[in-house]
Amino acid sequence: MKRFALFMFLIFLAGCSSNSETITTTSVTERLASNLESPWSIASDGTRFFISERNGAIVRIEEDGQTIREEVHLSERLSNAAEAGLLGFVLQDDFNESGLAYAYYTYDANGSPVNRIVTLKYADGEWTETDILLDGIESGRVHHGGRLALSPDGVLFATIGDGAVPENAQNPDLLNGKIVMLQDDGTFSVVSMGHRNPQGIAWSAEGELYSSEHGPSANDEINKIVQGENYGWPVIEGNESKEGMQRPLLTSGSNETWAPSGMTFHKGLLYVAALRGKAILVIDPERMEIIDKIEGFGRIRDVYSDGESLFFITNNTDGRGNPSELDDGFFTIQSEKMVIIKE
Ligand SMILES: [Ca+2]
Repeated sequence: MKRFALFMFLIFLAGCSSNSETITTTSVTERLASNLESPWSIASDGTRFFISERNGAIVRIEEDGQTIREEVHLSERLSNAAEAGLLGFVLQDDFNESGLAYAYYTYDANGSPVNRIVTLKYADGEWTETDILLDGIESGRVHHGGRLALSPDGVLFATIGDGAVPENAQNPDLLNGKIVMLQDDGTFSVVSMGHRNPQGIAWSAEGELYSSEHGPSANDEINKIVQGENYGWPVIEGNESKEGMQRPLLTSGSNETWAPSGMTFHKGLLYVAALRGKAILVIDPERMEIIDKIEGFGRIRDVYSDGESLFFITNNTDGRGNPSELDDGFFTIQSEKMVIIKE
């Protein structure tokens, strides 16, 4: 059942054109689903939502609010390592005809976690692995990366963590600590290197690519990703600089931790899910400043925009949060922008 208007809050946007007018956005948050288990990624076919869960299920949420947990048949058992499991999940552009999706998951080989990217076929309410697109990315105790996203022209991108071996992010022969993209010939090419544990990726309306990543201790980053560039880890972090390496557009600094995960552009602003930060960071991309935080839901794992509304999932049930009876939840936020003219 849908629960309406659980939370209302006001966002006051700065930078108004005159002192006598205030642009006010009133937002209403509505709960669309409850009792998700360590949800990781939000996908939609335009009418239904599909949410991946780390323990290897996909939850389908119908327009009428009906929630169905669906089986996923993978060719390997999921790893039990921390942060591992069924992670990134995105529907292919032609999903409504093909029933095909991409997934990123972690399994164990010889006792160690390994990441792979596969295609899943959807039929009769179940998902079955059909092809392995990328395999053998040895990971570590933590830092598996795992976000998948389609670029505006439909190309698959993936974020891969350093597997808790920092120097691997600088090793051009390994895919650890890289952002990669699927090419026409079926192989993956490296887009950028020097990432620690990137878990968010999004394109602006102008087609610029942004990514979020977890810093070592604070120093979380939002980067603008340019093909072929090196984003520094572990040589530099936060606002440190070195020739030939890119500094982040925005960092949490050395005293604050966001633990950023999924991200999306929505109505010109950049929204970033924050785990430890227990918020959705609302960032003005022109000034690269946090202009608001949406809080009160605990840890946030992913955000999604359909162009009209913003959607998000919490992440309070994976052992690192304080889950309520209804956690984890799937929510939508509707915004109404008003201009208030003061006398
Ligand atoms: Ca960096």
